[in-house]
Amino acid sequence: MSTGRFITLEGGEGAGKSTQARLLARHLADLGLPVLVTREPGGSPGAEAIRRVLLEGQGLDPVAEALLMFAARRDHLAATIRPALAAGIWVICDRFADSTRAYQCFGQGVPGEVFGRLSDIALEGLAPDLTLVLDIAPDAGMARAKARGVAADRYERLDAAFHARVRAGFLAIAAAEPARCAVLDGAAPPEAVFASLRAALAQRLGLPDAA
Ligand code: T5A
Repeated sequence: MSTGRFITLEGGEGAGKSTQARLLARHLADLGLPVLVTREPGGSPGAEAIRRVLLEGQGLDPVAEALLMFAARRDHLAATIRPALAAGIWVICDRFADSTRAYQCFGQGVPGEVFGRLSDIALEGLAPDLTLVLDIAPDAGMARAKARGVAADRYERLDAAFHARVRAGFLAIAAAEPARCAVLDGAAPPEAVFASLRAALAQRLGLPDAA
């Protein structure tokens, strides 16, 4: 049995990652592929417990926050992602390590060297086969997130300059790793975003554009 492929969705608040993760899961299932959709921080019982500390708690020292993100990620990999990939399942993950780089490093000033060391420990070389970065102006993404009527989490309450740094961070990551990352226009209607996502999938992973 071949191992599954690992696809991550990244972007700022309200960029449409969860919406596209659902559409992508259906598309892969229509192609006859086994699929698992998961998310970060979270995706395993231990990581979901850490998520509550991160999203509901008080602000933390930024490096402490990065450590917790990677602690959650390590557990998520061990309990959920690696077993699924080994079983030949395609894993779609709503946020992964690029979010730590964008939010904690670009957004909150954690040094890239710290990120590198934590990545080495937690990921042991595992990287997504494809990362889809949904790019949208932070105010447009925030407006979408607010329109859902759910109370804002700790990150959504941070100021516009923080969210601008996060957006620039995702674009810088994608520019530095063009073979892994595709940037999609997240401001387009959902069907148009999904068409560009399918095109990236076809181009990068050789999947048919339609089932
Ligand atoms: N974080 C996370 C870090 O700081 N470091 C890390 O390492 C990690 C992993 C997670 C928070 O943690 C931070 C980042 C985050 O702040 P979360 O609750 O998981 O928080 O929230 P998000 O991942 O930000 O998810 P959101 O639900 O806010 O945004 P999505 O998933 O990008 O957007 P989605 O699909 O839920 O859509 C939002 C709304 O917009 C509509 C949807 O219907 C929905 O109502 N929509 C569109 N409307 C118009 N056009 C489109 N193309 C649309 N797509 C979706």
